[in-house]
Amino acid sequence: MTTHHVKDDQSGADLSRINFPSNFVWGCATSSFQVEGAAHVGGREESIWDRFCKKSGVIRDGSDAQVACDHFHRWPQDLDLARSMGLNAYRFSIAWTRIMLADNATPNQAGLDFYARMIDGMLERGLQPWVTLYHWDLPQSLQEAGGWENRATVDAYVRYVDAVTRVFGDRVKHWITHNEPWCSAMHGHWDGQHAPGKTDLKSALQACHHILLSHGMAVPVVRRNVAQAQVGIALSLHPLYPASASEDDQRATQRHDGIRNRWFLDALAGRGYPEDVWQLCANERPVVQEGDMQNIAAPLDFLGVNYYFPEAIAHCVERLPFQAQVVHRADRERTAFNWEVAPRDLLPLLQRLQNDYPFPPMFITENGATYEDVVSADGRIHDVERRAYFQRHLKVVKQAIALGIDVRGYFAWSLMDNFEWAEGYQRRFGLVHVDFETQQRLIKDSGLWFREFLLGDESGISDS
Ligand code: IFM
Repeated sequence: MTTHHVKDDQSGADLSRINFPSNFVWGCATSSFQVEGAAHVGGREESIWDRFCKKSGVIRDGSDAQVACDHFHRWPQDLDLARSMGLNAYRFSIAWTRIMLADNATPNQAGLDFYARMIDGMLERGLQPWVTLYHWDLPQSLQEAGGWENRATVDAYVRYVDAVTRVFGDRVKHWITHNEPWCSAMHGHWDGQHAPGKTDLKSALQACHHILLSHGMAVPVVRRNVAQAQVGIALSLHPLYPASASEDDQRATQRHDGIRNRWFLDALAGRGYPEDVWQLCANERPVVQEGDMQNIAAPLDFLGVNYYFPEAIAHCVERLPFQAQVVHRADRERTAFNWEVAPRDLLPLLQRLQNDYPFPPMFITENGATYEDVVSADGRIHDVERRAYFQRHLKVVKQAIALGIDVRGYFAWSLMDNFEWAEGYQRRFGLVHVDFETQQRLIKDSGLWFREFLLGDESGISDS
């Protein structure tokens, strides 16, 4: 293949496909609820997000995901688009609500058939399927019995994972048990921004414990059902910095790191929950049974790192129990979501993971940005900021690999614009633009850049 150089217009550095290992995984990601739509097709059950969307005022644009990108019907075209950008992997999630009937015990053949067709479609196109088993769409029937706060949901999850891996274990090797347990637990139960919309730290920590436990209990089930399984979990991880040099802010940063990062990393690494956090949340601690922490620490084959932004932390007495608060740094470059753009901070994060933890290889399982996309007069979307965002982050991944950090793949979030949870359709993260009125797809310049970067002269496009 011809070596292809693309200028990183903000840092001036060149980025070339050839600088990455030849077996590097180049993917894009989506999740079932955000893209599939077809909410009442094939016996799909109601999920907590279907229910949450019905509450007034919780979704910024008042929308829902009944149709979303209609990926349920349009996946052949969507997979063609992914392939046309030179990608070799597609990370998607299976909707638990399509797989288990309302009794949460009987597999739904129509749901299994749907994913069988889509997985076969990936393999036909040379896209390695990466399945996320849980990306936040819990069956509403389980929520009515207490959801993730109820330990019985762990058993239900394991039954669901067993059903899915038995059927697809012959075709899918890469399995991600959970996407961003922080979000499902904390946004779902502590700040209430996500389904099921609770606002209680004790509930959040209990839900979080059960989510992590369900991960650990599922790992051996995946291994049992899948020959040469590669099992991991995708965590949202954040580099954290004190808002000032004061000792108070430094200590607050440590505490925030405890709940934001170490709570997950330490537990998965077999160190138990961090002692400092455990002491701070004396009134909100989860019930942990004998053997749970060993189960959570089931050996992994890879760690999925979802990286979006760092946080600056200040001491704040009112915000109990951690007395830490995220501070807005006005001088920082930001996406339209107001998230800081900080590619360089990915490096210390990866170094920390490699140096401080005994984790296996890492994959960047999500990275991406939302900007105000405009269809130009020439019919294209010149999303130069998003393109630069990807280039700058990939440059850091390249540096990390050169420093000996074991990163083996990168998944752009997202294949296409989709339902961005509490933000509705206002936040566009896609490499592909979706017109939600017509369902028309259009590859943005960032996607064309991937095509050129990955396929070089084979792409048939000229420089934009
Ligand atoms: O859209 C989400 C995704 O579902 C989980 N990770 C972050 C993305 C952007 O907010």
